[in-house]
Amino acid sequence: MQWYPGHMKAARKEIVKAISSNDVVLEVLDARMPLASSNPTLADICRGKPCLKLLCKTDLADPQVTSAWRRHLESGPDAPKVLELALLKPNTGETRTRVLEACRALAPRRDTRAKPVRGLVVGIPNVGKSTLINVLMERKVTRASDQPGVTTVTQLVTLREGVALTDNPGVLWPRIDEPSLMRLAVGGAIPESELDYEVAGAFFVELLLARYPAAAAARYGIDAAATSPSALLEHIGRRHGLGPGGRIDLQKAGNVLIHEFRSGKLGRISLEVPETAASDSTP
Ligand SMILES: Nc1nc2c(ncn2[C@@H]2O[C@H](COP(=O)(O)OP(=O)(O)OP(=O)(O)O)[C@@H](O)[C@H]2O)c(=O)[nH]1
Ligand SMILES: [Mg+2]
Repeated sequence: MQWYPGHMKAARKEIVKAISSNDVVLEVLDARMPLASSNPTLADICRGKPCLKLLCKTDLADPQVTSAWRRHLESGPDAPKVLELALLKPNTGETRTRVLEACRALAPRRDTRAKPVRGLVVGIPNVGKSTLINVLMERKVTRASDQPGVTTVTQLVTLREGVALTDNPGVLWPRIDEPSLMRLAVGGAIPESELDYEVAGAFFVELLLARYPAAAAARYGIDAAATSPSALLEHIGRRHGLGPGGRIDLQKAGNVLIHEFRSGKLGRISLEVPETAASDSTP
């Protein structure tokens, strides 16, 4: 994967520069893949700073798996505070309060009118950093959209409580391992232009049949126990029209499947479980 645009490199440098003048790090993770979406280079930069880990997109993730991830992360090194968030809910007031309280609790000595808490919002692309900023600001102050790499420059905002937060561009890291790369591709952290939908689709269809056979059966009208991953991908390809010469277009099938997953049409699905952190075997 060659995608490492200039703004990402610049953003990483900005975070290195800004870390000492901030009090807390708000690390935004994708609840469907908390391990794949945690950038080890950001962890290195932010080590030692009080950190709030925010599992976003919980409305799309398997709720039991998300709870297991929260417990797993909270019992990890430095025992960070972890919050589960669904940022697109109609009423985000309660979410705002929870994030703000957790953030201020991490920097009690700073939390005064003269010295308000300063926080860096960091994470990989497309996890919800800018959406979080908009929720905390209670209005749209920055562009958020379902494409990775939307934010290309840092933006400082000040909440009405005085807390000052910086929205940062999403940052990936070099030499991402293959299983993480697949999850990042399926989850939407890598742009369409870099994606081979046939490969990503083959990865996801295997995970779907192994972990969520009932969801596959309900959505595609198949007998999940008797259907192989390749047969399901071909089935989806056939349903969405054959390509030239009557061939099944597996790129298109993978594309359809992955977009159905991302939009929640397959139900609430997680791409990795905490045991993945120990074994990193997939699916
Ligand atoms: N379903 C769901 N979608 C979310 C949630 N949070 C953010 N999104 C969506 O995820 C997409 C990406 O959100 P952004 O806020 O632009 O993500 P970002 O981390 O700022 O991305 P970059 O600027 O590219 O690094 C948008 O389509 C949001 O609407 C959530 O909790 N649930
Ligand atoms: Mg953004």
